[in-house]
Amino acid sequence: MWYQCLLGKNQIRYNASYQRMKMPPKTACFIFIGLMLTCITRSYGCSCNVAFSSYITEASANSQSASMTDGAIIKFDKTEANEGEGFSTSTGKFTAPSSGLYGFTWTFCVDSRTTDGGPLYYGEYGTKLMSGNSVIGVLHTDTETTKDDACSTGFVIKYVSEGTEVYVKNNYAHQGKILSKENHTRTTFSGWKLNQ
Ligand SMILES: [Ca+2]
Repeated sequence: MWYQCLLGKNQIRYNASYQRMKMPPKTACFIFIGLMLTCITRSYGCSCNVAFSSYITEASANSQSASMTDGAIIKFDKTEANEGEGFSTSTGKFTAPSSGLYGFTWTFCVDSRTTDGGPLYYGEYGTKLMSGNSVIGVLHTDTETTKDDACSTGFVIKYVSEGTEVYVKNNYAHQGKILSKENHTRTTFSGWKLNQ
């Protein structure tokens, strides 16, 4: 049967064995091809869609701002999409379920209504995009004028190996608050695999 499927022959003999299975030969052919694809997929990793879209809730933005230390991993605690389940809202990390070229983007916003004391101490954060232990993107977001929020966006295309963690980290000392409100301005982190 297998060579008849591969050769694409339309006329597969409806022989005694198919009759015993009570199955038309075309159905048997589709089942066979399905089983083959399942085997290939399991041997070479998941070929399903991989994409995530996440953001920080206001409560999390406030608590992370209050407890931020240099080099801390930024946690994005809500997702709009998480196809392939590669993203974790508890760690803030995306773990690549399969090797390939990926696109990543993050938009980081800072608050202009809260200072850490001085007139220039409104929101200011450096962030970097990490792939494992390597820096693959860097942003600086800063506002020094009240009621003038600031956002920065980074975008990176990078080959990522299966199992590698990609995440956003605080880059250095910071001031003020992260700005992320569900109905106002969201600080986001998203990624997807090219050539799904
Ligand atoms: Ca500032």
